[in-house]
Amino acid sequence: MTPEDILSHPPKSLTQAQREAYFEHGFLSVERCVDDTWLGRLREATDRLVERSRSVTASDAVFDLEPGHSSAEPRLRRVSSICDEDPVYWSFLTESPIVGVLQDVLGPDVKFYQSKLNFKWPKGGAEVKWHQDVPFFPHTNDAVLTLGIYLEDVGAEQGPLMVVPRSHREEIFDHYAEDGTWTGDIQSADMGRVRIGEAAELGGPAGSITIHNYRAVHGSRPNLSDRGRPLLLFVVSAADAMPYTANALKSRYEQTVIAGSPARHAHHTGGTYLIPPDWSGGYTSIFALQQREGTNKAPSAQAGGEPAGMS
Ligand SMILES: O=C(O)CCC(=O)C(=O)O
Repeated sequence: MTPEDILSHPPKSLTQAQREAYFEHGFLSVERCVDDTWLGRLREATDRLVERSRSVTASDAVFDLEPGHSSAEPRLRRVSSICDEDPVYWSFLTESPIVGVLQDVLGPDVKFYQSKLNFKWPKGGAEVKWHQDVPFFPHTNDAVLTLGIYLEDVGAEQGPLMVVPRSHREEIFDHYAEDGTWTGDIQSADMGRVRIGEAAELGGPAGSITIHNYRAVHGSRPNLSDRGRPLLLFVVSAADAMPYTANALKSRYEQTVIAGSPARHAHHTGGTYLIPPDWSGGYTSIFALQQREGTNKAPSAQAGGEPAGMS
């Protein structure tokens, strides 16, 4: 779907001005978009995950632990594929009014790609360095976005999501270092071309949502405050946007249609995208990759070697 195709459908939940702002700037935030009933259910599901993490002693495919995590004092960086871990997240994505919001920015036919929960624990929750999502999971067209939901109030000191306006229409940066290692962030030599000074801070009260296009440059500061910053993240796309590399966060719901109908045709837009590492062998998390915990090589450097993310 092109932005023009999507905007030709009447709005369901957002105003036409909000939809146009999303396409113009590459992101949108809406305060208090999720009602208290859904927010309560999502918080309870999240508390269940934190409880489960007490018995986890090393990061695995689901729980990405911060240094210092313990049974007595859990400290999580991320839980991956949350829709597979608790049914409440999937119900929220497919049965709550959020479906209309997604249709307003993706068109009537919407499908699922990934889900995760980035915690940013108080007093030290790690930064997310500047990056784009498209290098991690290129698709045949750009109707791919991440929906974020803040489970708690988030102010500037908690490390809110930040997005560079209009960057979704500009360059796609290399997320590999010169030696072919996947770093998951924009290389320092290229940062001079990123308009960080213009980045919008998308904080807000609990229940606020953020939406950013997968080409938009985004990141967030560490959380040095004494309040957590749990942010649910769902990657979704128009039904006619097809991924062509392995999904780093495997899910039984991958490519499941959550609104409308499956596509009969794949829509392709032009362009040349670098191929990410082959995630089919495993993945850790963006935090682990950006903190250079382990190595991931470009496909050519990987041939015959270890699978990405496992070294
Ligand atoms: O948690 C954040 O602040 C950013 C999340 C993000 O960009 C990601 O996980 O790819």
